Amino acid sequence: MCTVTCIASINIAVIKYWGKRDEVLILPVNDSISATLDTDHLHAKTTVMTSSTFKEDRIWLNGKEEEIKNPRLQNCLTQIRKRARNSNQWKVHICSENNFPTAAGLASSAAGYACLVVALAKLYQIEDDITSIARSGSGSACRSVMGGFVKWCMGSESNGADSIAKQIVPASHWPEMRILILVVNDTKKKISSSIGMKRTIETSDLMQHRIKHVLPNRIKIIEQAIIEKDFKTFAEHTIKDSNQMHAVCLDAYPPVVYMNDVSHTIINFVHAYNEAVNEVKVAYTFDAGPNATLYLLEESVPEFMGVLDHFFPPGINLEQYRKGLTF
Ligand code: 2P0
Repeated sequence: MCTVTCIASINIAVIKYWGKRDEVLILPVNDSISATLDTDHLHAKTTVMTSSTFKEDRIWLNGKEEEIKNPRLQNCLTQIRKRARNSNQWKVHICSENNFPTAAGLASSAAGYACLVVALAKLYQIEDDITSIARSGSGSACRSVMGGFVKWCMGSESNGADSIAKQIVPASHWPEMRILILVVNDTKKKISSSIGMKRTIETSDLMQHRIKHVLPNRIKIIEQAIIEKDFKTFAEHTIKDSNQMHAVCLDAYPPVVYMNDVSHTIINFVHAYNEAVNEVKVAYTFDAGPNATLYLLEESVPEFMGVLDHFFPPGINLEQYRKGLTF
């Protein structure tokens, strides 16, 4: 019997991965950049075990047995076994738990697949790059294999060998950076990211503009802003990229809508706050759901939290705030 347990955290993209050029290999149409949260908070914890007595591969998610034949899971297992240094052919049992809601647009699959692949790689003693294996489970999972700010390079090879994630800087490079997640709604999202991406790439005219004319430059600018710890530039491009991802979603036919009135109220609130303090102190970003993630520096947290608590008192469901707020 051999057992390995790992923890991996969710990552929050500042340059969004939105659209695949190959749905089977999970190859994106653009580079993306994210920060991986530290492991104290929203994470997946996975234990993998092998034993000569196990008769088949099995998986339990949050205590419930799930289908091991899930193709994405099989992709990961097959690639891990191909690359294994040891000749362990025993069956594997996998137990994974999230300490946050699954599929609520909080990147649960990213943390889950990253954790699974890191744990399996340890079990099978794989030492080379494993981000491409995590990618084949869920695209954004490749970014959760590492901490700090991470770039997923889309790559150009048709087999996806160069579609891998690389760390831009470790978390220690910008220790003042803080992330606040405003949970607007933690129920399962209506349109999965995969379906939303597919519809956008197939039907949105604006998407081509984003890929060809916006992102190449934006990626360079935000990478430099991260290296130079230039919060203003970082925040402006984070906000613009979130808004552009949701704009191309709205340009899909039928439109793909993830944000709700509360999300828009939060957007207005953040812009009003930045204008009131005459500085870009807070950036927002939204994934495939209505929940907001805010990036801000530690020095801004007490004041911003005070104002936030005033307009969105703790303990009250944000969904109740459907009416516009004035600042
Ligand atoms: C991101 N999202 O960059 C973007 C922004 C959601 C919005 O990556 O189909 O669950 O498994 O590759 O990784 C969510 O997409 O999609 C995602 P698949 P995934 O974080």
